[in-house]
Amino acid sequence: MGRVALITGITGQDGSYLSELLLNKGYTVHGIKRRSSSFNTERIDGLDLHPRHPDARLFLHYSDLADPGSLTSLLRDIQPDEVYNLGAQSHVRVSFDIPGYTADVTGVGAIRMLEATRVADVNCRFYQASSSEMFGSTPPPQHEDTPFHPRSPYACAKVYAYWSAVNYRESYGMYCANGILFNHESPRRGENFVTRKITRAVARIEAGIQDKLYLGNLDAIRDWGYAPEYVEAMWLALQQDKPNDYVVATGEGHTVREFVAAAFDHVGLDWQKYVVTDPIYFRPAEVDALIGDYRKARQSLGWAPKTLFADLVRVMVDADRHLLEDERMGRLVRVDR
Ligand code: NAP
Ligand code: G4F
Repeated sequence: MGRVALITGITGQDGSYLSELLLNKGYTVHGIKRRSSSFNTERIDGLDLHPRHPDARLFLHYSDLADPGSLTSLLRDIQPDEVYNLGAQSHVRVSFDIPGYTADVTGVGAIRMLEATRVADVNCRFYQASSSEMFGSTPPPQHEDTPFHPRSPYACAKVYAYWSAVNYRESYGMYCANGILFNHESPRRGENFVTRKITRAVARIEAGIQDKLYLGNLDAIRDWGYAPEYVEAMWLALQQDKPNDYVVATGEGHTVREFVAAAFDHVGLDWQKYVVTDPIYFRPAEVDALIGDYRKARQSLGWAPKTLFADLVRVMVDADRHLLEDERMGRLVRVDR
């Protein structure tokens, strides 16, 4: 029998890459999707067969991190070997607008999943999607023992979720691992995160259908890696003899300005002619610099990043150029499931 995984946040960037990874390893994958009035499964539409198809190994279930009853029922029914809690209101700027909701879904949602796993008496390993945002204003390089100083409702919620996973490990002996992942990006990144906002705009400006790109703080430093490589670290974190917590990063820091310049430069344009600073995108409190020290992940998991800054920018700009071309030619098809 192959192994069984349950993923919350399966419709997000990481959930889609993790599903592909696990399916390729022979897992049966179950995912939680939220009820939405519009399509929200676009990133995984290529992966699932009809649930009655004899070869189907990816199954989607309606549930929500705000709904503990459905989480417990699903865990009882599915009996997964591995649970990946990736679901979250994951946008830092938006968390200042909806702090209570972010605390509930991103923070309390994690303990709902942990408690549902415990009361359903499922013998499984649990991955919690923790974040470098937890380090907040503590200066880089940041590693597993660096003190947290969260700077947003999102980061506060992630600190709560992180400690909840540690607490369930210590209290109940559950196999709970935190991946403290630094920013990771891809052509599937949500369009209102800064990298994708930039690469989408570069493609549109090059094509002559957008004039300006409005951005906030260009001085922030982030450690940007490539999402498909980061989901491998998630899986590796659950394959160790003992549960532990790991920083996953590239170890390189770049400013938002450097990302902008590299993206425009890739298509032969001067960014300064197009980028306008708009304070609407400033945050009440900013995280100035995140640069991860991933030595523990390298030593314990044998994980290291392969795609670094210049290649990441190139991959994302080129993907958005192709996507724009497909959109303009009407080549994109949405599937109703
Ligand atoms: P993402 O693209 O924003 O995906 C978030 C996922 O959570 C989506 O599937 C979303 O569903 C789901 N979700 C939102 N609210 C939910 C709720 N109430 N109940 C159940 N599911 C809900 O995020 P990502 O970039 O893949 O990141 C995955 C996880 O890693 C998140 O927890 C994020 O906070 C964390 N993280 C990300 C990074 C990064 O750089 N990407 C770094 C560190 C940590 P819909 O599709 O319906 O919205
Ligand atoms: O792309 P961002 O919105 O990502 P942020 O805030 O670093 O959070 C992401 O990474 C975290 C890991 O460290 C995750 F936990 C979290 O879920 C999310 O995936 O912003 C990056 C930087 C910030 O300093 C922001 O102020 O870019 C700056 N920025 C400048 N202009 C902008 C913009 N960010 C956004 N989203 N939009 C702008 O127009």
